[in-house]
Amino acid sequence: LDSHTHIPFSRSAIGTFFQQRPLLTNPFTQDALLRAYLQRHLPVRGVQEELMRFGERVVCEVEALGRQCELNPPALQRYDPWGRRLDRILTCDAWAHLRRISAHEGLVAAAYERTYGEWSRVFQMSKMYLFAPSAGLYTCPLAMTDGAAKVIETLGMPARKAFERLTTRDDKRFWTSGQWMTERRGGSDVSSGTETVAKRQQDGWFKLYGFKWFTSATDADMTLTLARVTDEHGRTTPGSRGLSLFLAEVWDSDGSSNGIEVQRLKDKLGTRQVPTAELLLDGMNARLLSEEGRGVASIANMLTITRIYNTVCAVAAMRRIVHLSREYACKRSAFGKLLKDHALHVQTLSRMEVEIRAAFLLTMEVCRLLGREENRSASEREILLLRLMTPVAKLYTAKQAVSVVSEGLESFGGQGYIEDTGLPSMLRDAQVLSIWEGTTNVLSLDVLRSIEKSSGSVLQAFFSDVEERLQPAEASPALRPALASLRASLSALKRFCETAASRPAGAMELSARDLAYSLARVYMGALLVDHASWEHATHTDVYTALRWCDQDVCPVVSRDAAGCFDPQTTAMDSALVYDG
Ligand code: UCC
Ligand code: FAD
Repeated sequence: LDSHTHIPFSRSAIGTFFQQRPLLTNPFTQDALLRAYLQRHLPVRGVQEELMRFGERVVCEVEALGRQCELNPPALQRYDPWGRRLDRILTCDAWAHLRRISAHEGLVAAAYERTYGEWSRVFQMSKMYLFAPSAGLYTCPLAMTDGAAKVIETLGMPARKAFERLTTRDDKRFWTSGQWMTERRGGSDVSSGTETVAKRQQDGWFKLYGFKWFTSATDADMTLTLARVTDEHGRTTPGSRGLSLFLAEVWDSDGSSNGIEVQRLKDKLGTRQVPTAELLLDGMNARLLSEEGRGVASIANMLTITRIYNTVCAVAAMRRIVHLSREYACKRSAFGKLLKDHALHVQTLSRMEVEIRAAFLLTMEVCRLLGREENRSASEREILLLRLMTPVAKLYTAKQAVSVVSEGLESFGGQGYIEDTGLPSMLRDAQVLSIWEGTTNVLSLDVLRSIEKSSGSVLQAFFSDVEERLQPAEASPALRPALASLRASLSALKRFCETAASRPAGAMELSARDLAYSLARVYMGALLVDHASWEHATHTDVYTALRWCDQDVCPVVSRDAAGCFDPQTTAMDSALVYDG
């Protein structure tokens, strides 16, 4: 017997070495940049203490709930035992618990209470950022809830009772909202894709008939949706001008649905915690919220909010994987030393960290602009910047998240691929960030839309803002290379934009993605330099700015020089794609 204890793997023994798992600790105390950002911009008593407390709650309570949601995905109960149609979406207890926590913590309410004035959005989104990576995608219903509240507020409170429920801290009264836009024919091209019709009733309400192809967090209490109002002959107006915005409660007080058949729940790569359903609307009672024909323009306010949530959640996912990766690197040994002592491994983590810091500052800047707009303290330039940078931030951080989370999984070696570590779900959930709320290309075209609609004013706002941000760095010799790189890129970008009008038809469309990436990278560079010029900045802040500016921050200019936006390339691109 004695001899067996010295021989690993013999009989029932399974060896003596067990790798320590990466430990999640308070994400607020772990996040040097978040704390520094708040110290610089929101040095108000109680803010850091509140986030510290909430960070602890995330570790001790929210994390386990989020995991339970992943392991107990929602189900559809279509019939009762006696054959009656039920269409009930069953979610787990943890999902309900996250709803209560969200209400009590004011994760939506904080934005509308405006306790911190123009900084209220930064405060709210800082909380969301701590919550998101643990919260089993409960951020998805919260995003749409916040977006619905924003739409109602912007339209002058046509649905005050709903607004109060969306923004309350009382979990018994708290409502979540859906956002039903996508139909079978189109999720990007909503204007041509929407077949749903709205028939006016005598009492002024409408009955909606149609098929919504993707509806997330369908257990919501209410929804905003688009439909075409029919005239007395049943005719509708095609295109964008025929679309109106409606508000509907999803469930009646007895739990039965409001003229809705749940066809099925989607079988998805990720976001498995969230029910996403296909819905047949067969006479759903709804009220008109917007002016007739102003549906897309009205729901655009919801898109702004949900796109900003997407951005916050993308950065939060990146932050979480690096938080765990760097912790693991202090425990895992290979080739005779800890991973943290392998220079190449640490370089890999540090490149991820640079991406996160740039993304974080961009995200917080967009939240700051939103807060100022809502507090009515934004300048004209800030309003233009909010319009331009919302799609830019969403599209860029979503792509970063997929790449950084993927790299993060690799930093755990084989364990990063093992399902019950909880790590693979992070990659699955990151992958959706560049698809929903507008794909990368559709948002790149939205950037062009914002430029065209403002006759270029959004770009003027961008250029003058970047120039102002770079000025304080003149005094810092250490930042000189970053400054030189950004100034050169900025001039080249300006020249590129000035030539837009004289380019052949189709050229700007071909440049849209690279232009959006350039706007993102230049702005991120300016924000990093700005942060590194702060009097309490550290060497690490300077190093981050320098590393960021090492890359090609303005790919639209290099690609233009290579002739990539010549409309003649389309034929070659097509030949290449369909070769064979
Ligand atoms: O995907 C979804 C997921 C739900 C889950 C929630 C997750 C939240 C994140 C949580 C993170 C964990 S919901 C579905 C999302 N769907 C989309 O994002 C649609 C993507 N497609 C587009 O964005 C297209 O560009 C469309 C639908 C907006 C194009 O529509 P139109 O009608 O062809 O566009 P128009 O004609 O150019 O614009 C119509 C009006 C114009 O206003 P007016 O008439 O005043 O000139 C535009 O300026 O809408 C205005 N508009 C905007 N305004 C269009 N886009 C915007 C905008 N982004 N901001 C302001
Ligand atoms: P398509 O428009 O068919 O896009 C296919 C490809 O074509 C993409 O690469 C796109 O970038 C590209 N493309 C399209 N148009 C252009 C163009 N003009 N120029 C260049 N490239 C272009 N929708 C809701 O309304 N509510 C929800 O709650 C909801 N939840 C979702 C949940 C999940 C998990 C997912 C995956 C989707 C959800 N959606 C929801 C739908 C989502 O918003 C759409 O799938 C998305 O907007 C893309 O639309 P589409 O599927 O029609 O793709």
